[in-house]
Amino acid sequence: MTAFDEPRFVDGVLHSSVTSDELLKAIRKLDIRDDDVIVVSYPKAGTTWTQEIVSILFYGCDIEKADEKYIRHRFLFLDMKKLDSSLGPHEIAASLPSPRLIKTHLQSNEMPEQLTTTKAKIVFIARNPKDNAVSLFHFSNAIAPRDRQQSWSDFFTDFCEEKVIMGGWFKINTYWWSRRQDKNVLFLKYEDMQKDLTGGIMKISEFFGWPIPDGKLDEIVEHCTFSNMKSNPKTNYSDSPSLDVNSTPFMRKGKVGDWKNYFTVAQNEAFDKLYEEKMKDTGLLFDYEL
Ligand code: PPS
Repeated sequence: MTAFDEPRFVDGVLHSSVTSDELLKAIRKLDIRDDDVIVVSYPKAGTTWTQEIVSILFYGCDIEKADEKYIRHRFLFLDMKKLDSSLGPHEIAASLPSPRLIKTHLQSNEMPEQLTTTKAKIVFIARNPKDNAVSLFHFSNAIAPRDRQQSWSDFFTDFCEEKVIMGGWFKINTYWWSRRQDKNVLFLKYEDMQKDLTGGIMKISEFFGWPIPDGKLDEIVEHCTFSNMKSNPKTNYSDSPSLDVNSTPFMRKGKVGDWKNYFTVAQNEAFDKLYEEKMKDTGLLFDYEL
């Protein structure tokens, strides 16, 4: 069985079969510590990119130190039990020394309740929903068993209806956008990082209060480019047992605008209408091409 056999809906969110209702309840009750460092995102929004930057800064801009561990092991992934572990992520989290690095895609109704009141710093990385959908489409098929592979057209429908794994793009992005002015929340956009990676890294540095020593910034920028992260075994998920990175690379294209190769004209019009309906009151806008 893979983690993505027989997914099912729990409180409106599609979850892998290894994520039991009990586990989700236990995650809700997890104690968050003030010095936790938390990266939150919708899947495929640029999480790994953000994690790489956050962890390098966390380790005092020591790139070698940060990259001692695979990115998969550097942050605790809160959302599901590892297939090879008897412990749930909440149990592992409770046993970790502070400060902890945590990654989650959980929706606001299922993340630890204390994330609503904590002083812990939270970085939310958002990506325009069209590219986010295309990236998730490839990833979902890469991890799904053969009989659950979807066509783009079917995936697009499910994405619009918020019926894909880990739930709705609209829901999680609306929630964290509404918290963007909280002192402990940094809301970043993938497209802004593409336009100005140096600026993105500096924002993260300032947010956490982790200075970048003179001369180090350019080195970090270079290390975190798409091509360097793609060839870096510590960040490209080539160590992941559930992903065949030769057929579908985790670092796939790393572009803004790839959605144009997938969305039909009709799908694009329908999506723009849906976005307007769901997001018109939020003011959250994205770049769809650079
Ligand atoms: S996951 O599984 O949710 O953690 O995936 P996530 O890391 O959020 O998203 C993977 C996509 O991010 C792209 N990526 C990057 N783009 C630009 N620059 C850098 N450095 C970078 N690192 C990762 C990655 O290629 C996936 O996007 P697509 O569009 O599929 O290529």
